[in-house]
Amino acid sequence: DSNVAPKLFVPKFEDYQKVYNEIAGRLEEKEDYDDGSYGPVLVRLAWHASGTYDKETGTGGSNGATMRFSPESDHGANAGLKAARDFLEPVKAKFPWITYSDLWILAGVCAIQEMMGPTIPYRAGRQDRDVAACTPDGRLPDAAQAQDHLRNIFYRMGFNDQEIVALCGAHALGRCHTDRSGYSGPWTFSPTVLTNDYYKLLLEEKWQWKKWNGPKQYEDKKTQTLMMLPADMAIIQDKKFKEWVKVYAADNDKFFQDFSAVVKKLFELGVPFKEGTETWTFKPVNA
Ligand code: CCH
Repeated sequence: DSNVAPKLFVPKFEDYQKVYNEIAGRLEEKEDYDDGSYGPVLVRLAWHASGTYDKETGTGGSNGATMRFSPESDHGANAGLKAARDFLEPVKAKFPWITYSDLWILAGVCAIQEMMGPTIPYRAGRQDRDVAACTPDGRLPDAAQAQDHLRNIFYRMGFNDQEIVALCGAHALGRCHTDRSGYSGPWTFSPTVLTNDYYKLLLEEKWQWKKWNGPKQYEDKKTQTLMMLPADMAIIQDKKFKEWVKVYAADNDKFFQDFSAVVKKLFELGVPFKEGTETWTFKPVNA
């Protein structure tokens, strides 16, 4: 009978694990990108999709994947994230049932786990929204600014000082690109492996202003190959932030525990999950 509705496909944990595995496989395969992995830029995509959240109005956050559209895709902070969105297009084509919103966050979870980071619990249920849901420019942090700005931006999302410092540990991963942010260089010597090195280097190295024509940034005195943004340096210039930098520099397990919790919170800001939505943990492929 042609009037019978087609059986609705309701994806389960196993289906999402397949998407996870597909992303992990592509991360392995495309090892000629940047420092050897799309992992860092996938993490940045998930963070910038989520970090637009405003707790007062309930707008922004990862529900919607509005960075697919101009003007949000053209916001200065999102420069270069097309590389991450394009990386995920073949995955979306292979698993058309997943929303972009769930896919981008799943990719962030996968990238963190595959780069030897902690398990990040995940819930599905984000819905894609149209261009009208794009957030205004200026909701993501400005790297040229310091602690007052960081507090303004992250308190607006609903985070506290400890959570801000834990989130910044993501800068153990990846690098700055002159053709994206204008800044240059990686924060650590192992930008495709998540460790607490970001905090250790902040405390242990001597940092000096880099002498160049680009935006004001720091370089390590010893090798002049690592970098810190003014916003990174703010978390050791501020007494309250610095206490947490010391905690995470001294204890990688503590960092992993807190990082996992705060990244889950970030990735779920403003998402209207249905009651009873299960929390899943994906099995790493290469870790
Ligand atoms: Fe970040 N980040 N980030 N960041 N970020 C940049 C790159 C990465 C700031 C500025 C920059 C977080 C917080 C902040 C990543 C994850 C997180 C760049 C270089 C700038 C500038 C972009 C480029 O040129 O390609 C500022 C300011 C803050 C304030 O706190 C948080 C939170 C996270 C995740 C939890 C990752 C990963 C990268 C590397 C991207 C890549 O392509 O290698």
